[in-house]
Amino acid sequence: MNRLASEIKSTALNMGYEKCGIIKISAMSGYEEKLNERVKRMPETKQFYEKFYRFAHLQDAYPWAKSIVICISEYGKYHVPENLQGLIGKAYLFDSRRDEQSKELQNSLKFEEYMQGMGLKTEAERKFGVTALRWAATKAGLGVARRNNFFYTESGSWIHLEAWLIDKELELIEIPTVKACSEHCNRCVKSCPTASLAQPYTMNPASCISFLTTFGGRDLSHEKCNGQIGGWVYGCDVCQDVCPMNKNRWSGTEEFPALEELSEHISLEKILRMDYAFLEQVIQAKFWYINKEDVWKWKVNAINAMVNNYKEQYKEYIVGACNDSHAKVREMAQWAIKKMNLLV
Ligand code: B12
Ligand code: SF4
Ligand code: SF4
Repeated sequence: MNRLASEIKSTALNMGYEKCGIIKISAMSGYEEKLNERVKRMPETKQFYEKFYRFAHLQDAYPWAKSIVICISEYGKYHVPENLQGLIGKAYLFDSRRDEQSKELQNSLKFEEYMQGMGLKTEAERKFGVTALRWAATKAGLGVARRNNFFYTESGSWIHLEAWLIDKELELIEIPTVKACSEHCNRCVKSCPTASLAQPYTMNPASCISFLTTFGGRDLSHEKCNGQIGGWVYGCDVCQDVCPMNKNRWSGTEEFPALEELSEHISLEKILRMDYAFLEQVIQAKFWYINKEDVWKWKVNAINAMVNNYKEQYKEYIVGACNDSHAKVREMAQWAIKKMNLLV
């Protein structure tokens, strides 16, 4: 094993990463095939996945890049506030990508500084990844990609992946020790509420709840699977929660910075009465997939979740939302009143 490669790995592990591997840039070419397969199985995803081909052709944008360092950190160690369970996807509760208070972002910056200190040129894209992270982690042998598409290590799928391009040809590949999915298991596919995960290793982003509650779903009252979104307001964890390979993989023993305090401000009712300044300044800073101009979407998502799991106590909130300052929220509240027959 190259000495620099093993030093990079041991530094990453000492900084708190669960895993670290290094692959040559050429190992990303197989990702193109996976994209082609996805589009072939689901032609409607062609436009969505067009921009991802650049992940397989990194040298077009980074001619100097030779290898990829891929690191994994576990977030299943964090405690999930009970009232946010089933409302907000867990990856977003413990999202360290832009959160300066998080240990993980601090470690990531320190690790990058260390690599640069070793004379390496580096490039990272902390928000959405500089390359296809699951493919890179698969090629580095850090774990396995399962039928729900998620990448698993010994910590289950409750992990965050990160990568850096570097300008030196290095390689450090492990042999994964986690078991494959059992032959007849199909639980993730069967459980997907919107059938976005239509077959193993296949999903349609446009009908995934995670997309519909964040980047997409801007006309939720007309969205054909709005009923299947259930109680989710931001993200979705169903195909991971049901997986037997995630059983007992959430320890939840540590507190994530500032989450407990924030969680006290969040419930379906509180979202509907939430001040727009609070949504823009506090909620948007943490859950940044919905941008500032679109924070009305939180209220629309909350109304949809109320309709899907209706309780009498929601009526006054839905009726109150008919006077919201945003037309999209008023429209959604009217839709809910009609749908639930909440005549006033
Ligand atoms: C685009 C994207 C999305 C989109 C579309 C999702 C998608 N699956 O394409 C949306 C916005 C919907 C989304 C949502 C979420 N995302 Co996202 N997303 C990404 C992103 C940026 C690219 C994914 C991509 O390349 N898709 C294209 C497909 C073709 O590639 P793939 O997903 O990697 O699929 C692989 C496997 O299917 C495997 N494969 C395919 N066929 C076969 C066959 C066999 C036999 C084998 C062995 C393997 C195999 O190879 C593929 C290529 O690597 C990555 C970050 C990154 N840069 O990689 C995060 C990422 C995948 N997302 C992540 C997370 C956590 C989520 C959410 C759970 C958040 C939430 N709680 O709501 C949801 C889950 C939705 C879902 N079911 O996927 C994590 C997943 C971590 C993990 N353990 O795998 C990632 C890796 C981000 C990160 N930094 O950690 N996401
Ligand atoms: S995240 Fe939810 S909606 Fe998306 S594929 Fe998984 S179960 Fe289906
Ligand atoms: S639910 Fe079953 S098939 Fe799906 S990823 Fe988990 S073990 Fe594999």
